Formats: sequence, C-alpha cells, structure tokens
Amino acid sequence: MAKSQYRFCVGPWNFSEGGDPYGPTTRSAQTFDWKLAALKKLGFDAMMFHDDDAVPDIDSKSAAQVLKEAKELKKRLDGEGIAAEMVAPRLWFAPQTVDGGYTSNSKKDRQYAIDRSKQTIDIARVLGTDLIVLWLAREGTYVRESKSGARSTELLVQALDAMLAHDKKARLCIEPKPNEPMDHAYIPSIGHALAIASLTLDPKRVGALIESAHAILAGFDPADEIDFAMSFGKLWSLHLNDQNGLKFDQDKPFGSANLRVAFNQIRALERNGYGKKGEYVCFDVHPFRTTREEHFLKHLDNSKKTFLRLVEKARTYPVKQADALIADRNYQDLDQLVIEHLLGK
Ligand code: GLO
Ligand code: MG
Repeated sequence: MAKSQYRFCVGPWNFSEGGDPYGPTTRSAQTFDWKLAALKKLGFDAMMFHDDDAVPDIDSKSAAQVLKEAKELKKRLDGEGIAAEMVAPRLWFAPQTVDGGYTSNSKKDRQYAIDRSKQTIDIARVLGTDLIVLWLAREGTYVRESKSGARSTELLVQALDAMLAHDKKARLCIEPKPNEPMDHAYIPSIGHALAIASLTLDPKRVGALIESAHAILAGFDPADEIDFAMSFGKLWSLHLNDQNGLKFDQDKPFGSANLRVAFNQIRALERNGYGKKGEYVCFDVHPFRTTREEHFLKHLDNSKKTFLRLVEKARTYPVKQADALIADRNYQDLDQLVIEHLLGK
C-alpha cells in the first residue's frame, strides 16, 4: 500500500444508528468512550467535534462549566493521543435556530447564533485547535420571499466578523452545501465561500471545507472544487464520502457510488499537496441503515482503505502515456487508459 502523508479524522456523529425520517434506529447508541476507542483501533489520528459533542447539553450549562468540561475532554484526548481537528457550532437543533442561525429574521435568535459560535471558538481554543467549521445548515430559505438574499449576505458577513474579532487566531472554515435541510442555501459552493471571505474583516482567516457529497448535490465534480479551493490556498479541511446522484444527502462510504470521481479527488489532493500543512482527511460517512451492529465500523475502515488504494492508483498513474495521448488529442484512449488503470491487471 502506498506510503501516505495523510492523517485521518472522523466525528462522533459518523457512528450513527440508522434512524431515518421513515423509521427508527437500527443499531444501539454507543458512548463517547466506545467511539474514541473504535477510532483509535481503526488507526485514525483525530476527532472532529460539534460544540455539543464536546460538551453535551451545552445550552443548559454555564460558560464556566462548558470550559471546565472542554478541559476535561482535552485531557482525555491527550491521554489517548488523539487530536481535536475542529469544532463546529451545531446551529440547527435549538429552538432559536428554526428560522436560521445568522440569517434568522429574529434579531434575538441571530444573537443566540453568534454567542453560541463565540463559545464554540472558546471550546476550540481549549481543545487545542484554531479551526472552526461552519456548515450553514439553516442559512437559506424554504420560501424565497421570506428573506432577502442581499440582507442575508450582509448578516453572514456580520456573523463571520463577530467570530473573527472574538479570537484573533481562529480560522473559519465554511462547509458549503446547496440544499438539505433548506430548499436553497445561501452558500452552496466553494466559490460562494471564498467570495464571502473577501467581504470580511480578515479574509485570510476565512477558508473552506469540501464535502464530496455536497459538491455532487450542487452538480459539480468534487475534484474541481478541490483544485479551485487549493488554488487559493483555502482548503483547510475535507469531508470525503460519496453520493449517488441528486437526492437526499447520502454520506456513502468514499468511492461507493463512483470510483472514478473518487480517484480524481485523490489526484487533485495529491497534485496540490493536501495534508502538507497539517490538514486532515475526514470521512463524513454513515453506515447504511441495514448495517448490523457487528459491522458498525466498516464504513470508516472501508473508506480509509479505498482512500489509500486510490492514493496508490494516483501515484502509479501512467503519466507519460497519458501526456502523449493528451498531446495527440486522443481523449478517447485517455478515457480508456484511466478505466484500465482503475481496473488493474
Ligand atoms: C451535513 C454535514 C455535516 C457537517 C458537520 C460538521 O450535511 O456534512 O455532517 O459536516 O455537521 O459541521
Ligand atoms: Mg460534512
């Protein structure tokens, strides 16, 4: 297997229990300790956190209590040799975020979202990471006329500015997604994320996270999104997974739906040197609902396996042959060269 410079990461929500809008869970809930042990056993290096993964029932606790529990978690992670990759404010569960977080039509609720995001930054500082991931889940509309896109852009910039001012070291990493739970989201692509960064008070501290499934849902090739973000030096995290066409967000194992699209993501990571500045490869994947309890960890292990196999494929890609075909504009055989390389001997 290819020697790899990559370090791997996963979140506690990726050990999900199989519930969907049409039926209950199919696997039992596991404790944080169980997840941490599993992650270590599978050879992962870091864990990503929502604020309330780090400190459960966060809204019922005082600021001092939240920081105390974050410190305890940091000790626990240090003891296991596992890093905290990032912390993300979970702004989509609370009653205050029903109409959105930063773009809610209620001023009071917008303030809740900003205060909670500042607290997320405080937790991240304690956990030893400067990376704040913003999946803007409810920043969009079900009914277009209910909000103004111009006003929402302004509100998003104000929220980013409040976070940047709260901690001069924090880096904000926007995770675009075009839809779900919203009909239309305000930041659907990497282009939008990088563009809004330029309106903030410190654009160099606002970057992006690409999730394969989200790019596919937007109709993009995730490899192009990776190349684009990395051309700006702005790809600070990554959620690899897979998605079979335009439907609900599937979070399938990496490579599960389209191996060639997965291969091209790896090529993009390799040519841009992803990971060399300490960025992690995270798998935002879920077990299929049908997955039995005893196969609970397969989606993680398999995603990592596929990733490493594809790194090997990227490093053994017949570049000379490919270049000759490109020079001859023989894309017909270039297409076949890729297929045969992926199929192997
Ligand atoms: C959902 C997102 C979600 C985020 C996570 C971190 O579609 O991919 O899993 O990545 O909440 O903010
Ligand atoms: Mg994600």
